[in-house]
Amino acid sequence: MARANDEVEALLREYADLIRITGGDAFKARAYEKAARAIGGHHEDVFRLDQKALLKIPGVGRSVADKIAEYLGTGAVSAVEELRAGIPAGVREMTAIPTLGPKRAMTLYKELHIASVRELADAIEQERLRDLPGFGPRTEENILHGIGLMLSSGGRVPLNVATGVAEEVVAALSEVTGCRRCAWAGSLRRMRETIGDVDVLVAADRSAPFMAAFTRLPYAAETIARGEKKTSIRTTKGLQVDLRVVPPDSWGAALQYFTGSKAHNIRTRELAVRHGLKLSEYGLFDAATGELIVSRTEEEVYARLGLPWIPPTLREDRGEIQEGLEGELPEPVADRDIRGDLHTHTDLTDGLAGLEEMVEAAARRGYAYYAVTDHAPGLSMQRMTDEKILAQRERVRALDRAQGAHRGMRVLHGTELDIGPDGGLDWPDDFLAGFDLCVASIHSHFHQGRAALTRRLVRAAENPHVNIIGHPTTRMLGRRPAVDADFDEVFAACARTGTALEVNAQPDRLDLGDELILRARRHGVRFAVDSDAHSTPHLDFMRYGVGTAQRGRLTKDDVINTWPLTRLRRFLRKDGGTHPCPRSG
Ligand code: DGT
Ligand code: CA
Ligand code: CA
Ligand code: ZN
Repeated sequence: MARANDEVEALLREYADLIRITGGDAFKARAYEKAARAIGGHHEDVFRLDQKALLKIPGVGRSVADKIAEYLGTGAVSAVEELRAGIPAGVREMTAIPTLGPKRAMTLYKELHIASVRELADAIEQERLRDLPGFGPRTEENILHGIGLMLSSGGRVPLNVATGVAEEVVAALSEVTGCRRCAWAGSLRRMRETIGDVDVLVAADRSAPFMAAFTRLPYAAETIARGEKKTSIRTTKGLQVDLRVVPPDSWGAALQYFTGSKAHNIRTRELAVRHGLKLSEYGLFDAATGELIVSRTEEEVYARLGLPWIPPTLREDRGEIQEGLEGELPEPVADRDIRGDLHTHTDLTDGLAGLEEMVEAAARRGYAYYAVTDHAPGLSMQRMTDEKILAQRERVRALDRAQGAHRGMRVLHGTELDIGPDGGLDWPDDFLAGFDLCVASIHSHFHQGRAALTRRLVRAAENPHVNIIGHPTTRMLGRRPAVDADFDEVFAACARTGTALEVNAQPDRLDLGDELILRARRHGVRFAVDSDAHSTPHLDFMRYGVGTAQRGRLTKDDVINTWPLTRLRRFLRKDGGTHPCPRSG
């Protein structure tokens, strides 16, 4: 079938959906759907047919034929464009949820302002749908199932969602009698920024009890495949989880194999071949005799290949094999290296918890220091004023003096500035001088064009009081792309001025992401891994930021919030005490 026909089919189907969503004529919508099907299944390329021939296709009338001609001529259909413009893309995505349908999607948008699949899943979790007429607990369940089906067709989930599921599965299977080892592998262990499916491994002599327990988990909505070695389920939230049970003796080889990445595994297999060995998920074998050499632990497998154990976050075929062979593998920054969090909010702006509550929760994490950085007046909906922030500073100072009550943790007073359209900031320099540190971030005007956005970020970095550029690209995973700026120029400015770049740990941001971290690092920039917490549970997001920093090959020394407070304070003074040293790797 010609591709043109597929395009036209999709367009007409969308038009039919849009008519339904906007409360248009159901008869008309059905007619377009029928035409869409007919065109999709037609054997001749519709772009090569004249109007007379088009009208011979069953279900195709004059208005459909006109739209095909318009599409062929201009690449768009104005009637479709008009309807599209009135509805957020997220709502149109919701209409594709199999069990929901366009009409109810529109109801949810109008009544509860739900405008994306993600928001819908959250609303169901909070049981907000069941009070609407025509919705109930049962409908909520069905819609969740529908979301699952939709996600299964290519959707990836954020790190925290996958981690939550993986932790529950591993905890449950570890309780099953006969469990020798249980862990997650795959992209989640490598901490990729989004996860396709969760891969869980169990080491045990008998697999049946684990497969049974797995398919009976309360959140297992559906068993996709069930076998002796591998079983796959889909959770109520639509995430696929694969369970593989392996003999305890092949644990190391299996964990190495199923952690991936595929590209990394190709390299390790090549290396095995060069040693006259064969590497598979069952172990490392002598290629000639087939004799099993090692497979009990990952360390053994790597050692036999002449490699040190390689941290999973580095297993992406980005040079780690060569470095490992040469004894030059970087030692990535670890969770335990983090001494504090430098970008957090309270209920003075858009946070959920009060200052004392956030500080208390931070102290429980064992931090040596903690910065409170509520929004500045530039984000006008946050209603910040000079008086409010100065009053907060008094409270912060008092908390800091009472550090004994917080396990010796020091509390710093900062703010998150808003980088204006021209690179200007919320407060004049003399006011900014009163803060212990300033984060500066872009929150609007994302489409200014490359030159303007670059200038904006560079200007912010050049301000003598700006210490950290917050979520530098402003991307939202799956929702908003990175702004178009010349990041190499921004990175160079940050290195020159002693301004750190943030690795924002919010799982839907992870900004900078691994690839830009790798680029920024070559400029000799420093980084701050921050939770950007808006509530106490958000403080735990730090781990996703650390994982991302590891993937970007950052070491402890690259990350300012691993430093002792005295060294950090010197950096925050920004008085030229840093000497950027461009790096090659
Ligand atoms: P994902 O699930 O798309 O986020 O990414 P991964 O890396 O978790 O990929 P997945 O779940 O397909 O496979 C898990 C690991 O299994 C993968 O990282 C490497 C290993 N593996 C190696 N070769 C193969 C292969 O041929 N097929 C599959 N399915 N897995 C393989
Ligand atoms: Ca996976
Ligand atoms: Ca998988
Ligand atoms: Zn923030």
